Amino acid sequence: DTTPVTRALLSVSDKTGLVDFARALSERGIALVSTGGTHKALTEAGLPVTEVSELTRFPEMMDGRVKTLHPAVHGGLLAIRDNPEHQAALAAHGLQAIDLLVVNLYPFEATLEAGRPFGDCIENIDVGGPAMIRAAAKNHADVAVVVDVADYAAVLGELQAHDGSIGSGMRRRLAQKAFSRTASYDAAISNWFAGEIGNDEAPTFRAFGGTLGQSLRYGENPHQAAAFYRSPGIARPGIATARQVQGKELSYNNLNDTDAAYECVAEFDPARSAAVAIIKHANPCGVAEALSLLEAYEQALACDPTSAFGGIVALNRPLDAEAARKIVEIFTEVIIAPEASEEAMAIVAAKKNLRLLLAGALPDPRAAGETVRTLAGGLLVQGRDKAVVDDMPLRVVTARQPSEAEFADLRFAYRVAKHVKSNAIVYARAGATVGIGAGQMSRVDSSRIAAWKAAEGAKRIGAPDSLAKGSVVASDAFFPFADGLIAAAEAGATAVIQPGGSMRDDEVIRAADAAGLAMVFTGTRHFRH
Ligand code: 93A
Repeated sequence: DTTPVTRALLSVSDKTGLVDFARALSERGIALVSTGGTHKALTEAGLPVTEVSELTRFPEMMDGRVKTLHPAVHGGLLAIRDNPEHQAALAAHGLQAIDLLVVNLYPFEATLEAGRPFGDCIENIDVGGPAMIRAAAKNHADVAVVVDVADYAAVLGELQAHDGSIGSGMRRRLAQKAFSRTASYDAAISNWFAGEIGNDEAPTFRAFGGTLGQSLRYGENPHQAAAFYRSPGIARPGIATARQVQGKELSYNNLNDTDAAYECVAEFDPARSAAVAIIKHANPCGVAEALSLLEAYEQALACDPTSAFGGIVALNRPLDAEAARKIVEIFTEVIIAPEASEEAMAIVAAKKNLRLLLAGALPDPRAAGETVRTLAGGLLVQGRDKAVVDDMPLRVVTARQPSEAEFADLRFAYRVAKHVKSNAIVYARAGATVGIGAGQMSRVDSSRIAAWKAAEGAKRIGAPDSLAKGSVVASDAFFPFADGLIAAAEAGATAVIQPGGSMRDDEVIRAADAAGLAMVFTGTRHFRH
């Protein structure tokens, strides 16, 4: 099943490889038709080419907004070859069939990335191009459509192999790719526009067609295929905008964990403190803020050095030499930071496999966005958790007020708890986590695990008391019963932060008062599953 190619329409913004490709088509005896700029490029190269305005008998008009939107083009693309009525219609109106369409679109995404003003983005919304691509892809039984410069060589190879024809296998593959291209193009426009009009409340108005960022060797497990897609039209700083400076290829799990690490550390304003988050399996195993990155790293590591082995380290300030020297002492999979000093990069370079990612900027914890997860046959979409403890109306519900130091640690612990999978319990002291309980089905179990980690931490450094003693504790959701809270008090915590809102809040508050704890309600829950 092959279609001989006798006429090709070329209309491309990106003229890379155009002349060589068109010349090879022309040498095969294929008639060339093209739009203004493409026509100019081909004529200048000395190729015989008809201008599309000759086909349409209309000039290109309105600054090129209308050039191919005409039945002479769309009839030529959509006519079914073995349908006598379609063929009669072509003949009756003096139209000619087009067998090969070569289009790449106005560079909307590049215009956006270049930070051009609104009007420029609007002008770069291609209308005629997607219309033609869609028509040709719909009629792939007869027409081949090329939307990617990277496919020119394969198309020429096919024409060579099939004596001037393109087989149905390739036509179908090209059609699928064409639909994917128009989908991601429209997603970029829609996502950009959502941002322009400040639409952060209706994730349903966002589009999820992605552009391939990286093919991955495998997914969570080696038997799962995987790829990393960028959301078109969204330029939020983070893992998707990071540059890999060195190290092994990133895996699916690396990307997932690095994203979690960087989003977590971005909760800490670099103007206020140096912060470090160490992540394993998408959960923090140590987070700390301090005066220097080195100090923050040492404290984050001290929380759970066993788990930190082979972890991901995220920093909220440019990686400096003293922190780099310390981080490379143990096996680390990835370091991500906004920037790195030359000296720090040289230190990291000694560890060939260690991946270093520089993201340029930190994610904005308050920025709108969305999270997506798949269900069997569907997607669950929700707005990003952009709630920040600093913006919450904190309410002390106990007889005792937290001291200033406790208050600082409560805020710290709540920031971290936002990035721990539920049920999340975080013990913190002096700007560092000392015990984290993550992902348990019961809140008491998370409390027990966190307290146990704090006790282990004490043993490691030979301290007489658990590190939970004199700490504060954060819970990502309310304590449904007093038991979790009592467990925290027994472990040695002196202050508690939690959303509140349980039917048994009174009972929990009474237990807190009885234990002499100070407790703060945030009113905002931080579930993360
Ligand atoms: O402004 S448009 O949406 N109106 C059209 O009718 C049209 N037809 C093709 N843009 C249109 N195109 C686009 O022009 C193509 O998708 C391609 O990106 C570009 C090629 O223009 P030129 O050949 O003049 O450089």
